[in-house]
Amino acid sequence: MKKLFLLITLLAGAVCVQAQDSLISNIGARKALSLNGKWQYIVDPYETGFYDYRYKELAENNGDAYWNTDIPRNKTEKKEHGYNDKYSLQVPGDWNHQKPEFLYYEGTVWYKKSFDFHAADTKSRYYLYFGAVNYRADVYLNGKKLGMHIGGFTPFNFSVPASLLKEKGNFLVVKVDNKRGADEVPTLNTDWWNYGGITRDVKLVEVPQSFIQDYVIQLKRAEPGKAPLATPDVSGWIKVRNAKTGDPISISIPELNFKKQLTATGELTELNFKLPKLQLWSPQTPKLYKVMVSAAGDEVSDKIGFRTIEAFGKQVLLNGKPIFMRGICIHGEIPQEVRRAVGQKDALQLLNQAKELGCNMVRLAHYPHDEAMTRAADSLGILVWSEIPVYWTINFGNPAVLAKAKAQLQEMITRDHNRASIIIWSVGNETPISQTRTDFMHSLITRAKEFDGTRMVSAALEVNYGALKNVNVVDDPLGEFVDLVAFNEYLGWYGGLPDQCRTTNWSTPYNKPLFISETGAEGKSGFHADSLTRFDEEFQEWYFKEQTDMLKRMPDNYVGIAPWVLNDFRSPKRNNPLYQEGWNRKGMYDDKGNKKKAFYIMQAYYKEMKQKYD
Ligand code: GCB
Repeated sequence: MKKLFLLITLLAGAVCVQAQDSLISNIGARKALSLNGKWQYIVDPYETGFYDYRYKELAENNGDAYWNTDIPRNKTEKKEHGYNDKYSLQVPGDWNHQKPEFLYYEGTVWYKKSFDFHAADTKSRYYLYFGAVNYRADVYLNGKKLGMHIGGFTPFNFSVPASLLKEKGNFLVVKVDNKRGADEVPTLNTDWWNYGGITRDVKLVEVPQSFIQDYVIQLKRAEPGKAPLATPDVSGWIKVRNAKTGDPISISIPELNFKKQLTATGELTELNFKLPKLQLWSPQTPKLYKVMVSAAGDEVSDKIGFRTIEAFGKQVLLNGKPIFMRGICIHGEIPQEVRRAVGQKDALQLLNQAKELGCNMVRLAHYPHDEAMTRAADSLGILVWSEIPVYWTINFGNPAVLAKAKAQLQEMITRDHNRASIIIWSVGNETPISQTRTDFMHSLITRAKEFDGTRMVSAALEVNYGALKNVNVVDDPLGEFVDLVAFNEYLGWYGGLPDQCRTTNWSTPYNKPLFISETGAEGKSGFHADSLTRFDEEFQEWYFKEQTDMLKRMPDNYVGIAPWVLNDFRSPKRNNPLYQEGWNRKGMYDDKGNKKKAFYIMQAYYKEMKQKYD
């Protein structure tokens, strides 16, 4: 815990260097002015609003800069930019689905919102909060730059000086740039659509001068390798901005008649206490308790589930008992409307589809999804694997790339470290083996464990095919550092046919639980031929029949599977003009929400597994 304290304190400083204030968690509990809705925009592929004609960044007060007012002071003044209702986009939401001309757009768009603001309390502090902006956001308020953030799927907030806010006509501008880059996270190449824009909520948050910025209130788990604790304590910490040693802090859980008084030890205060008899959170009983934290006149309320999760020997133990994960991978996309998923309705649509398949677990690929998703998983009792977009060929040798990945990891964990549903932090997907890669990934794993000692850490690994006769081995050196050895395999889709499964076995040299984090084949909904015909539903169905038969021969450390993927999803890499047309067709459901034949194979398998394990 001491190490974690030091880390959080150091990082708070480091984050400031990137000009962004450390994250406020549980943002939904905060008093805020929503800035969602209609925003005006300017498309700026040449970044004319940012650079002068010599390609130098414009000075903050330069009237040509698009963060400055577009209204000429008099009739002689020339303005070559302007915001107008004719050009407006909905926030939150990707730009691609909102206008046909944005479908393939990758570049800069300036967003502008005007708003009035009446401070309730002149002593408050203000923050501008963004749920996510893909990929880079430069934020300006009334002509002043508040900060810059990179990373398309994690939240961030900038402190807003009260003196900058006006009662009428605040002029908020965000330069959003979703150009892909070799030294970015993710990098140039991904198998998903690069939806751009302000994709999640925006709000102006008001907090007292001293306020509860973040907290961890979770059940403690056993030391790695030790048997699970019979009656785990609650442990964690509370971070109160501007708190002084000796300030009172209290935590209460009304339903349990529980109240704990603490004394602040500076901004960070450690906590460790016993709770009266609890109903533990699990997929069968997703019990959430109302938890109130108060300090320095500030109070926040959250809904928290209490459970333990750990890898122990060859098993994964939830509340001390072995579980089998009946999973499915999900992209954060609503295929019916060809857009990024955002908000509770979308979350419920996706998670209920997973439930219908018989899942008790989802892998949220390949980036942190909207907070509505992990909140809904908490309520529905669905276990979650949450991942950062360290995908394929990241530039592992570049320390700046590692810093970007770490920042996203920190934001992902900070936003969700009180969600009972999340049991696995994943630091990446299918990264090619080399010493440089292993050092990079190891460093992320170490960081994830420092930040959160209560969950498993993993990554989707690749397989050493044909390492032994008829045995594929998961021996990626990262296996040594993860808690759960997870691998993606496409036996019968990439290379060979599904009947290969009949003679294939799997193993790993690591004495750890083994999880299949992906397997899948394409099938175009409504295309029927025979099982040997690529892209028809029968091929995909056959693939899953062979796979599920093979699963009966998995080694005894096999703890679950998450096939690829819940829904067909958009990908610019999928260009078969008959069957794909820009869609990856590996969904159990098609892009209209219809079930394919393969769906029923997995559903039957999950019924069997549920009977066996639940
Ligand atoms: C994978 C990737 C996933 C792809 C999938 C596919 O291994 O992890 O992002 O979409 O394969 O369909 O090829």
